[in-house]
Amino acid sequence: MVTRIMKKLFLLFFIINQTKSELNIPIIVTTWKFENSTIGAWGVLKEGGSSLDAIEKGASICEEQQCDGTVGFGGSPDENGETTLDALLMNGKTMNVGAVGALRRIKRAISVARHVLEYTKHSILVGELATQFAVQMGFEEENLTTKHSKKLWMDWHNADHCQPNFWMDVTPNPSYFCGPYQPNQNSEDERRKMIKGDKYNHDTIGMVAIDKNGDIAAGTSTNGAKYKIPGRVGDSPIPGAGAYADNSVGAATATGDGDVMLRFLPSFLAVEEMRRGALPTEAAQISIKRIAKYYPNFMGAVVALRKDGKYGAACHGLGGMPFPFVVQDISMDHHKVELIDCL
Ligand code: SD4
Repeated sequence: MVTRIMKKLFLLFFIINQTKSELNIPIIVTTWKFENSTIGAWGVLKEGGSSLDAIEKGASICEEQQCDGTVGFGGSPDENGETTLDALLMNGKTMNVGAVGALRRIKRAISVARHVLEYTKHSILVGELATQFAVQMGFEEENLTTKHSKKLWMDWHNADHCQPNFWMDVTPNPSYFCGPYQPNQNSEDERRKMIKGDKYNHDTIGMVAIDKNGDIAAGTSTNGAKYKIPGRVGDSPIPGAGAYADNSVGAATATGDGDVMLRFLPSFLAVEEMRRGALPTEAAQISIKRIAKYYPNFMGAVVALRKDGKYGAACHGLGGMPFPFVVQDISMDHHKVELIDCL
């Protein structure tokens, strides 16, 4: 009797492992050419670690290394010259989220997001009060300004007269002058004419991962848009916008013009399209096209990962450049950088 049960258990174990090995998991996919983060995250997955740990590790590396100056401290100063951080972690097994927006004076934004996820019943904490939370959780308070970010801000403020900026329909004319500004009283038509797409250099790290147990996670970390109006929170810490994960389908993450993109919840849409049967590439394309229909000049990309380890991406408005992303899965000896031409 005992041997028969043992045999059955062995068979079951064999079948489960067989099915798993046919899947391309574990896997990590990272936006842009953030190879070091991918290597770090893969190290966690390879050792049997969780997708959440892998993403926290990978995004932390970018935060420390100030990837492209657009993740972590010392980049993208706001109108006051301060760097603030947005980050998100989503657990696709529990559908739990931890995120921080406009986090001040704390370098490790992704780990603060992890603490929101693990130690609170909330999903998003913002600004000065998110800093208070982080300090309570044992994070060190530090100045996020560096020589580089100070120079960026000085040039923007003094030499470039606060150009570009994110204001519209205010006095003095924000296309020529610095603030403070007052609202104008223009008609809806006049206001619409003023909306134009500005190009900013911003590369958020977005990561989607599946671990050996098939648990899926997604996350982001960024210092947001350069010269943003203080208090601005972008798409990156918004669940469904910056990233989304659901164990029963897959995950997605987005990068680009966050103010516009978050209006369409592109990561949520990509996951839902995969749920309806779209391939990952198709799902990412549908998200991108939805935004482009309303904002033909927007710049951005979406990466989608299906629960079986199939992945794809789509992008828009990168000035003729393809969108790079990095992948490592169980079938590869080494991570690879893929390039995708924009729609
Ligand atoms: C933001 N979406 O704050 C971010 C920036 C970004 O690639 O993704 N850049 O708008």
